[in-house]
Amino acid sequence: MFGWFGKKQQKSVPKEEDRKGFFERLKQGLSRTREAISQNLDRIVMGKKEITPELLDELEEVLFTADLGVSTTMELIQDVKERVKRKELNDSSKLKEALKDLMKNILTIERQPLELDSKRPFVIIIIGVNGVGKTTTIGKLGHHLKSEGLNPLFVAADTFRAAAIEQLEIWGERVGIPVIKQKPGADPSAVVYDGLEAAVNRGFDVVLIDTAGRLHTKHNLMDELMKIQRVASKRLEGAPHEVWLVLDATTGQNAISQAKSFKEAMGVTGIILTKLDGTAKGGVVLAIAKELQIPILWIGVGEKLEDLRPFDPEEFVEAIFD
Ligand SMILES: Nc1nc2c(ncn2[C@@H]2O[C@H](COP(=O)(O)OP(=O)(O)OP(=O)(O)O)[C@@H](O)[C@H]2O)c(=O)[nH]1
Ligand SMILES: [Mg+2]
Repeated sequence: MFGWFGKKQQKSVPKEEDRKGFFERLKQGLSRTREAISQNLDRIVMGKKEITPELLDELEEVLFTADLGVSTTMELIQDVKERVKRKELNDSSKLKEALKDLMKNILTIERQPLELDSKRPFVIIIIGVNGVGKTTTIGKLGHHLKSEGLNPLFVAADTFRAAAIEQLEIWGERVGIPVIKQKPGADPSAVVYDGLEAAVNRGFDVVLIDTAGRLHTKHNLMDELMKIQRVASKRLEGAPHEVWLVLDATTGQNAISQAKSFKEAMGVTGIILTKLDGTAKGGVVLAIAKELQIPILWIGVGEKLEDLRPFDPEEFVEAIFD
């Protein structure tokens, strides 16, 4: 369950059968990552009882190939070695459980509940490079928010790419959420100002701001995002309350360098990792958590409305090893 509110006000709790259905979909979405990690692990331990240095070398390769990145792979291997040395881990059949345990630790990053109740309208700006899935994710988030009984508003601050505004409007119609927009080419921060004005005056709970895909290496574009941030806080103190960075899992380690640049410029508060369904590089989730120490909030495992899921470390690790 995603923590939109403080603990006491948490609204819906999913039914057991919904939870099971979600888990099956997550597993299906992550099937290529599961093949890359879990099935390869089974293959290398088959017929070997002892955890030998050779086996650990093979394990290192499996993890590295699944895009865990050098430092995360090294940390995991080091932890496994220490457990072997302390004789806590001596049988290769227990390797999987040990890895699951270590991975859950890496993925668990503490974060504060969002407390939507006390900050209204709650403003979230969605950023990321071209084509990672920002607009699609906003559509799905809007759908999720409505199903939680909230009243969201979309703001079309991507005035740069042709047809970007229409794309958000189509999502708005589909999920029944109004869109604040101006003409293509308008100043994005002016659109955001209008959006916040409308949200305050018309009593919306949550504002989701769509921004242009931009190359993180282009400083003028990064400047534009920072200007949006400044203008938002002028209209509404404390806004934006959250800055969520969308990363495309299929880009593997590239996602990490993108995240580092955005983190420096914008102070990213959460990560949304999309397209985990199409890739064997799902291990990048671990690299992101370890190297950036920014919580992963949502994962996209398909193109349907329900395919954006709150990220749960326990569930994620079980899904790639199940
Ligand atoms: N398979 C899959 N496709 C996704 C997912 N999320 C987004 N997509 C697809 O990715 C493509 C790009 O999505 P957009 O939402 O337009 O990306 P964007 O970041 O807004 O792109 P720009 O506005 O051009 O920067 C679309 O075809 C989406 O359907 C996901 O979780 N899984
Ligand atoms: Mg877009």
